[in-house]
Amino acid sequence: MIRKPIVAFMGHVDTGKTSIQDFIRQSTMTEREAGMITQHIGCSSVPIDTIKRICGDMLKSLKMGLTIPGFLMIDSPGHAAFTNLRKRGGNLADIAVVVIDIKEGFKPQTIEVIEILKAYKTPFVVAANKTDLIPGWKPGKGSILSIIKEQSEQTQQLVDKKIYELVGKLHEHGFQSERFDRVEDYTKQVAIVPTSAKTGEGIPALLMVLSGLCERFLESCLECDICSPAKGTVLEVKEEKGLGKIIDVIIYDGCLKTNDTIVIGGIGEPIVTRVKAMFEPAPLSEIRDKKSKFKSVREVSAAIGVRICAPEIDNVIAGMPIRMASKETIDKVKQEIQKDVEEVLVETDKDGIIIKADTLGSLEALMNMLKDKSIKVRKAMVGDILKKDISDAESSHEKNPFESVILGFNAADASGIRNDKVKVITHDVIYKLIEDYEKWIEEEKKRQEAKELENLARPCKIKLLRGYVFRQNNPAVVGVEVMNCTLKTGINLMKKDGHRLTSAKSMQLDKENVSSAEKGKQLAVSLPNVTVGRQIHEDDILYSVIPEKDFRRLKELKRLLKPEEIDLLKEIAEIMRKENPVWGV
Ligand SMILES: Nc1nc2c(ncn2[C@@H]2O[C@H](COP(=O)(O)OP(=O)(O)OP(=O)(O)O)[C@@H](O)[C@H]2O)c(=O)[nH]1
Ligand SMILES: [Mg+2]
Repeated sequence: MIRKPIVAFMGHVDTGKTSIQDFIRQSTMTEREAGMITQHIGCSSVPIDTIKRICGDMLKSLKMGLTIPGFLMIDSPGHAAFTNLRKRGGNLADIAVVVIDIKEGFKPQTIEVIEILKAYKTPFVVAANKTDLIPGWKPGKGSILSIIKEQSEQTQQLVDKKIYELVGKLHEHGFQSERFDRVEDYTKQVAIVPTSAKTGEGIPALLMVLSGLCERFLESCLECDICSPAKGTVLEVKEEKGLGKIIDVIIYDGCLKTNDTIVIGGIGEPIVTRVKAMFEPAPLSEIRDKKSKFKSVREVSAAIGVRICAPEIDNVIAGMPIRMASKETIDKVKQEIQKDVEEVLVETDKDGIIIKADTLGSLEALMNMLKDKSIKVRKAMVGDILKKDISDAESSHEKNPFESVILGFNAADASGIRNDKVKVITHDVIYKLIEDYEKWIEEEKKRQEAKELENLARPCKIKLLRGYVFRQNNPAVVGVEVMNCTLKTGINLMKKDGHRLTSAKSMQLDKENVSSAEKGKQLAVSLPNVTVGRQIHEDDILYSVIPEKDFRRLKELKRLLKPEEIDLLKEIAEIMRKENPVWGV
């Protein structure tokens, strides 16, 4: 027995995700959404007959019979704020439809969903929607390919141009793609189907490509023993008039009956309860649509969206796994479910950063994305950022300041503490959060290198001016000119033979005490442990002494040095290498 594949519609806000599903369902969900945007995950089941009716003869081109019993469509919000729900949609899906407004092309949440799908390794098809808005577009009948052929030369070129822009963008994100009829290998190329939710053009082709992909490539993962214990994910927890707390759940495997014992993942320990009642939305109706007709059912089987009424579900978090268990299996199921949860909720003493997110699904997505970037995580938890997280992060500071970091994804900083040793970064768009973290690391590295550079001996060349000996010794005070780079107090000085003589103890420029003087400046410098006329003389040239280890580090930080500093370092190295040919190598 093959279950219904779960098809998630994902993409940037207002691209037409809900509208395409409305066309398939012949419903008007889009018009009834608050603020005209989707703010929840929805799901509706599409029977195979509906798919066959919409596709008509087109299915013949698949050259195979369909064994899937239909689709379970999942709608997800495109608005930037709902990253967590897109994550959950992406996680649940067997396959996704990334909906893009063909005129607008790639947008921030298009990139976000593609990255999510990449992280979950979920295959996807692109619906290049709103083709009817392409200038000059004339709606037609028949297949989308024949409709495109009927357009003017100019409009056809525009369609092609827009599709190739998408091909280019997908390539930037690591995907090969083509218009669906030009795809040679569906395992290697993403199919792009031009569609219009307004006229319905291209939607038969979209359903045909989806059905073909599910049939050919997902068969093994869709196979399920229809009466195995149910496995699912909580979509939403809410209060429903007359029913009290209910959970909307997607069952992706097995079957569930009323009175069955269910185990739901919890923070700390699993929640064990019993199915009191179940309600199934009618085929082609949305689980979240208030107008949907729900039918009380005693049994459901995957894949299906179902509303469950059960006691003691107040603490359930959206995104948690849910499983049916029997008396015999309950301990095992509890253990397995908690292991699933703990795989995401990491708490170790090992290296890495701390991450927090609002739901399990978003935490998992963040973990996956960080893993892809080889960023280590030592603690991952659901919830806002608390005092304890700050002190945990602080403890990594000494060992690795780049890891005393907390990333909050859809999680607010509720610690009320500011700690200079802990960097807290929060964002509600996952890839922006990671970008911000990477940017911070980059800047922090630069800051640290700049600080380190401050503490390294730097090259400098000075000349003792004739006629400006203010004091012979104890210490000698002489007038000098900075010939190259910057002279700083404290720097040790040597002659051209490489022997260290003295240091620039204090300096006066125009009668003011200064700690540094740039090239070209003439100033008075006090030089201890030397006597003018003995170790040093007027017109002498002195160089700064660079310890070998400082020299090596300066070589590593070369990109932060000025060209004149690099040249002078070479000159100093030559002096040092007269005595030790491998100095600083
Ligand atoms: N002309 C035209 N308008 C469309 C098409 N698809 C959707 N629209 C319109 O675009 C607007 C947004 O459509 P929705 O279906 O709500 O978009 P969505 O992607 O579900 O939006 P969110 O769920 O909020 O991210 C609505 O006004 C639709 O009527 C299309 O193919 N052609
Ligand atoms: Mg929508």
